[in-house]
Formats: sequence, C-alpha cells, structure tokens
Amino acid sequence: PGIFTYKFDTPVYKGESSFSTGLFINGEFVDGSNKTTIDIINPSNGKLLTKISEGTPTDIDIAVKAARHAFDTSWGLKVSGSKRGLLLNKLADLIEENFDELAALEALDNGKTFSWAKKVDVQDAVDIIRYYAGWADKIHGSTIETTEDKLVYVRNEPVGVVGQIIPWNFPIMMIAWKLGPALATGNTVVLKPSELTPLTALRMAELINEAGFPLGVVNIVIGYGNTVGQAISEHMDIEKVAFTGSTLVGRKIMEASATTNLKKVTLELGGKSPNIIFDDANLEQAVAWAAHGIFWNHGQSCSAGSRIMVQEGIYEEFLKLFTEKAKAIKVGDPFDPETFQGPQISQIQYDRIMGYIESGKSQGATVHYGGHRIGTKGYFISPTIFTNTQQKMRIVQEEIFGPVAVIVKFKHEDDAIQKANDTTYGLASAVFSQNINRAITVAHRLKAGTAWINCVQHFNPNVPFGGYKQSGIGRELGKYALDNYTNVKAVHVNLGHRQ
Ligand code: TXE
Repeated sequence: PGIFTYKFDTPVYKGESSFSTGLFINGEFVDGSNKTTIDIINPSNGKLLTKISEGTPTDIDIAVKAARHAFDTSWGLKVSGSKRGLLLNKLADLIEENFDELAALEALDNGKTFSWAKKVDVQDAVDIIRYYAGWADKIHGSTIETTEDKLVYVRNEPVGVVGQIIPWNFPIMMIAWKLGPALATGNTVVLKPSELTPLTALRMAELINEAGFPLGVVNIVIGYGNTVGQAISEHMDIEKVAFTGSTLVGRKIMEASATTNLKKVTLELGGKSPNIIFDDANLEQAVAWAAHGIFWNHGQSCSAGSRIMVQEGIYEEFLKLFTEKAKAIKVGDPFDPETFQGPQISQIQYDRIMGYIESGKSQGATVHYGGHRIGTKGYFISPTIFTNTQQKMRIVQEEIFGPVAVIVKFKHEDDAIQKANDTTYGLASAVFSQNINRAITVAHRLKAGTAWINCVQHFNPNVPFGGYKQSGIGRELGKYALDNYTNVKAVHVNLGHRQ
C-alpha cells in the first residue's frame, strides 16, 4: 500500500503526518484484493489529497476471519476486563499524545475547523474511549432467585464479530462511539469508515497497534457503501451491525440483516430537530444557541437544530438578532483561527444542499439571508436563513445537512408541539424558556431521543443518544450502548430436584 505524507504549515498547526494508506486487517496494512484505490478530495479546494486502498467484499471476508480468530483466541472472555480496559486507556492516552495531529487531519479531510476538531471531535474521542475503558471490568451478570433447589444466573456474553459502518461528518468521534462499547464488552470489530474521510481512521489503526491490542481485534476496511458496506450487512459471520448514516441506507442494512443471518442491528440515522424558542426565553442566549445548533459543523450534524421555531411575540426581534449572528460567521479556511464554518464535505453534498435551497424557493419560502455559494473553489455555502415557511415544504420536512436554518413561526405551546412532532424523524429537540415548568413539560411531550433545555448539541459519554421514529433503533453512549454488544444467557443449575 501507499504512504500518505503531509506537511501542515498553518497558522494554528505545524507538523507532519505520515502513515500507510492500506486496509488494516489482522494488525497489518494491506492492499485491497482488487488493488484499486479511492481518491480522497480536499473539500477546501476540490483537489486530490491522496489515494487510499479500496476494500472489496473479499477483503471483508478476510477481515471477518481475522476478527473471528481473534475473538476465539485472544479477546472476548479469553482476556480479563481489566486487560481490555487497560488497552482502551492506552489508546485514549495515544490519541491525547497525538491530539493536534489528529485534529489537523480531521480538518484537512473533512473541512471542519481545526479549533472545533480539537475542542469537540478529538476531545470527545479521548473521553469516550476512557469512559468505556472504565466499563470493561464492570460487565456483570446477575443471579435470579427461583426456588431453593435451583441456582439461576445470567451472563452478559460478548456477541462476537461486529460490523460497524460510520459516516463522514464526525470521523474520529464516530470511531470512538463505536469501538468503545464494542471492545469494552469483548467483541472484535470490522469497521468501515466513510470512503470520504478515511485519514483519521488510518492513523487510529496505527495507534491501535501501538496500544498493543491483539492482532485482528480491530480491522478497518475502507470502501464504498454499496460494496463493502453491503458485504458487512450481509455477512453470515457478523453477528451485529452498528450503523450511523442516512435513513435510506439504514433501511438497506435492516433488509440485508433480515434476508441473511438476522444479525442484530442498531441504527443512528438522520434528524430534523426542532428548536423551540418561547417568548419568555433569554433571547440573546437563545439566538446564540440556535446559531450554534444549525451552523456548527456546517450543519452536517444529525442532531442539528434545523427547524428553529419561534413564538410570534419575539419573532421579529429574534430574526433580526439571528440574522446578525449568521452574517458574523466567518466562512473559509478550516485552519484560519477566525473561521467558524469550513466547506461542506463533497460536491455531492454541496449539490444536494443547493438543490434544497432551490426547492425552498420554488415552494414559496423566502431566502431571508444567504442561499449562495462562497468563493469559486471548494464546497463553501453561505449560512442561509429561510422564512415564510409552510409545514409541508421539503425544507421543513427533510434533512438538508447543510448550513440552512428554517424558521417556523408558532402561536402557543400546543401549536409548537404539534409542529415540532410533525416529521418522520425524532432524534433531538430543544426548548428555550425561562419558565422551567413549561420547558420541562414541553420537553416531555416532544417525540425525540434527546431534549435539550436552554442549550443545544450537548453530549456526554455517559448519557444515551439515539432516535425515536425513523431516526433510528437503539441507543449509543452511556451504559445503554453496552446492551447492544452483549448477548444475555440464562443458566439454570439444578441443585437437587430429581426427575
Ligand atoms: O450517507 P450514507 P451520505 C444523511 C444526511 C446526508 C445524507 C446522505 O442527510 O445528506 O445522509 O449522506 C455507507 N450499505 N446523513 O450519502 O450513504 C457509506 O459508505 C452499507 C446523516 O454520505 O448513509 C458511509 O460509510 N453501507 C448521518 C455510511 O454508509 C452503506 C451522517 C454513511 O453514508 C451503503 C451522514 C449500503 N448500501 C449522512 N451505502 C447522521 N446520522 O449523522 C452507503 N453506505
């Protein structure tokens, strides 16, 4: 396989990165079985960054065999929880030791800003791996009282070989969200990063080796969704698949499971999260959070507060302040310390977002601010605000996944709740009000896996995250994620009863 070498010479980071561009199978970097490569594009200028090995279904087979062998010989319940925790902690230490380099790779590959990559993505990866390291020696079964002549106990056994398919919007963070609970509970992994953003995954592969994980415990196969992703979903020896991505692909993964070995499926899919701002909210705070909710990570977040719902009494004032915030956002080079918003990830996503902007216009909404490209190279889009929206418009119902805020006016509490719940999604939601009774009551009535009160986009390693409705199945993070990665076995021991 090739080697990726890159010299960062930026105002915020100077350093060099160099690592293999192969697939990571059984602790080694190898070419894909077809010897083909995938072009990796820098979203800031649309130019080729590097070529990386392309995996195929055959490579998935090889990786699954390595993972199965590791599970049977050197992982799972063959090693103690303390050992698994120690290795996870070591991995977290190594991420910390290479903190700035990983953030820089993330900014280069994905286009997110270096400063936010440090503050959120890499920091979160460290915190989450440490959190699950702590669980590794605390996976307890239980005993259940039945009758005197019986002992019944329940074991939580690792599932086996698990497949994990992740997207491009938070590459290193998604690796941590997926590997943490899977490895803590003793599973072995075949992970497919997005074909758009493989760089931090490859660097992480090196760190996984350096930490000393036994060969084959983690395998990373980069490739396209309809080949390698599909092969994971259909594989007969993968017993669980965890996916983060679009609802469309989530459906395909469930279908593939249904027609093959009924592997367990957890899905973390899209959203159209409402952000409800009542007229008794702290307006300045609500404006700042609302802008963060939709514009952070360039709107490429499954829990983006993309429907900003404002009560009519403060509508005009909110719009004025929110527009000022949007205007103040600096769009540009992810390595410029002043930049808040970098490029969208790809030409395809750029076209998709611009398509939504056109659809909003043609369905009669008003582009209050933005709505256009910025610059002539790369995939930069101005922060955009739509007003005069109607509930049935595509921009109000569908996930745009870009820096496009849709403002929805509402009259009273019931009106807000009805509109907020009126989509097929149910990932996150937020309520802004100084009346805590109202804020909590409304939060409880929203059909979403997360409800934020007077904040948005907060995550903690120990707090579950996942969707209602078509936003997904299962929960990630916290102890909830551990359940996805264990099988429950009930053992009945006869202490005396004779047939
Ligand atoms: O996602 P895909 P895309 C949403 C968001 C975005 C839209 C499309 O609305 O605009 O999805 O983005 C792999 N079998 N989200 O096309 O295709 C793929 O290789 C198995 C929300 O980039 O879902 C990648 O690794 N896997 C989301 C991963 O799925 C397949 C994050 C995600 O890509 C596959 C990303 C297949 N048939 C997009 N086809 C979130 N929840 O945060 C593709 N993949």
